[in-house]
Amino acid sequence: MKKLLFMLLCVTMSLSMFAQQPKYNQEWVKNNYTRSEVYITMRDGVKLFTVIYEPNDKSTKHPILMQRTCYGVSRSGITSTSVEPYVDNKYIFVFQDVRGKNMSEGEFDDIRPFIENKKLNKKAEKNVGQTDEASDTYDTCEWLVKNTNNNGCIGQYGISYPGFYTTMGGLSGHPAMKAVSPQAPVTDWYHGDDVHHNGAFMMAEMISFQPMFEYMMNNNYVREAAKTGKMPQFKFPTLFQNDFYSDYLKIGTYKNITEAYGDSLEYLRTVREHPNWDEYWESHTVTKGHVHDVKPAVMVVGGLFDKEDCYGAFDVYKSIKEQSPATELYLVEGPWYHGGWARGMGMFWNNICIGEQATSDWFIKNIEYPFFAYYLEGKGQKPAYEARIYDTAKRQWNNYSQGWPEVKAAQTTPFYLHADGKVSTSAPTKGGVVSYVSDPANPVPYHWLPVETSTSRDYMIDDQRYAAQRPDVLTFETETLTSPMKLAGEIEVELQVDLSTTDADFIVKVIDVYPDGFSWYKELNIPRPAQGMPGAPAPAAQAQNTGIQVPNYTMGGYQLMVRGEVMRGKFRESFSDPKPFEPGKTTKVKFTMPDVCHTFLPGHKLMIQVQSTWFPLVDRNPQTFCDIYTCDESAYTKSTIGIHCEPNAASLVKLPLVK
Ligand code: PG9
Repeated sequence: MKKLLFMLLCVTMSLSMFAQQPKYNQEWVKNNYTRSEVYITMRDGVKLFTVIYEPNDKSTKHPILMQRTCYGVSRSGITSTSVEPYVDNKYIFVFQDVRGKNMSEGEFDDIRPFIENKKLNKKAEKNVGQTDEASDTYDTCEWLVKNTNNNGCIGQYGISYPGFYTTMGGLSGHPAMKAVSPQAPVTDWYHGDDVHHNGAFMMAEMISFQPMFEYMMNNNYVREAAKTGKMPQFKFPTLFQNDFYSDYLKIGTYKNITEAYGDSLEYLRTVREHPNWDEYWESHTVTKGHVHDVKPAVMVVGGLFDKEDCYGAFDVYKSIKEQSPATELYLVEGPWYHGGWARGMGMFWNNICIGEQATSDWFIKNIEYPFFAYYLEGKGQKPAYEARIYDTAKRQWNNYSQGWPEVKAAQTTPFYLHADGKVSTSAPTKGGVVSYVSDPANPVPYHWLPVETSTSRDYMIDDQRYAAQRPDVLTFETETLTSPMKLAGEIEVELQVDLSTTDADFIVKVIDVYPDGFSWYKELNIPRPAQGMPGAPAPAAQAQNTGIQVPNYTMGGYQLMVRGEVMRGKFRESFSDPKPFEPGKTTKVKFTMPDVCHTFLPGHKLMIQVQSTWFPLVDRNPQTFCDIYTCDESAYTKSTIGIHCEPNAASLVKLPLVK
């Protein structure tokens, strides 16, 4: 059987390798499509720059597939393999710069709030202040329906920030908008997406992103450059000389970073002015009560190992399910990094095999295109299941007709941390506290050193053995499993801690420990290349003309991070009302981590790691209760932290165990 599977695998791989070559090139597009650039006027008079590709075949009416983005559309094209099925079926493609970005007019607002009950006045000037991304989408749809050779059906999709604009497209209310697919949608920048996770600032991500985003995408500069041929020159400070861990450690505080940029980065000012959850964040988070009456069908897509908006995909799905029960709603979660489902992921990602039914090719052809084909062309069937969630260990799809999660939060199973380094479902019967010293001058790296990129997407699946060796990282693990243990839902953490200081962060990781001697050659029954010392890790090589590039890494004992999350301790009672810790007092810290779908297989172990720094992914907590965005280096201090594993003060992780 394994041999047959392997042969099937090779055939699939060689086909998909072949399918990676683009079917349509620029020449073909030029001969079969007409590209136009138009400015579409919104209800308040602001004009949005829009690129349209229309099939030259006018014998039939065509569906429209639209993307709205803050990243620039002037160079958009339709030769990527990810749009092949749509070109095959003569879709009209629309790419639009959102208000305030790149070639469009108007003022930009980051994740612009949704305005309930907008009034439409006949006079444009009366609509000023009455527009949002939903109304801009409505006005764009209205123009497209009247000015293109369309079949009256519009779909919208997009990844990340474009995913946010797609969620807003679902709220446009335009009758032609039949289906939207928000993919890794930016959604909640305070609790779980991009900017903060549970109130902790995701420093490396934001500092690497913001300067580019605020200058290079600024519509005043881009529109000016379109006339003059060059962008205004900006002198960005040279903050990074070596690796990002040592560079950020050298820079030190948030204040130093903002000052290095002359406090010119608007979003860093916004983050500083709103350190706690407040009306600003509430109004800029569309899932807080605004995703009701969603008329189009919605297929939310997310990556279970997405470092940026893993939270947002689950949040949009769960919020629409609750607030808009009549919506035809679907969720697809695969073993992907941010956008990986549309960006050429193959069977392996770094050291991990994600399987042949999770490649980008497979997703576009078997999931995404059939969704739009049904709703925009009336072709095929509705998606057969409300939720399709990939088991990231068994490498197979779970299909849920009743939706996700399989295990509701209320049915999760407590796994207790024990002072002897064990974790089990039995509560501790005797006392025990395990301590570590968290030193902001020597923070736990989020990736082994040197940290070559500000935020490597691979950290989400990287081997955690580098961290396990540190004295300021606690590890707890089960016995070796003798039967499969499937987790399918959200994870909740409850720590009982004591600190010697007045604040700290807590990072918890749920880890799948691979068996000793594990090898992908054995696992996938791939003939091992002859060369290499017997017993040594096989050299990275094309395993005998299968097209499968097996990673060259010692997988025996690999500690795969299935999920990791940070919680800023001062927000343990409330994100809007931070509280200091009382030194020495045992205190509960509770928080949630985005959903997982992972079966811990026999021979594996489940490990929990606990630490208080994750650098430079997360800014360092000074570990004294203060305003982190304005404090200086003197606020940073070591903290001795105790994790209580006692009958009356138990620390545990509530796991969505499928019984
Ligand atoms: N999620 C990405 C991002 C947005 C804003 C800040 C940082 C990252 C993205 O849109 O690609």
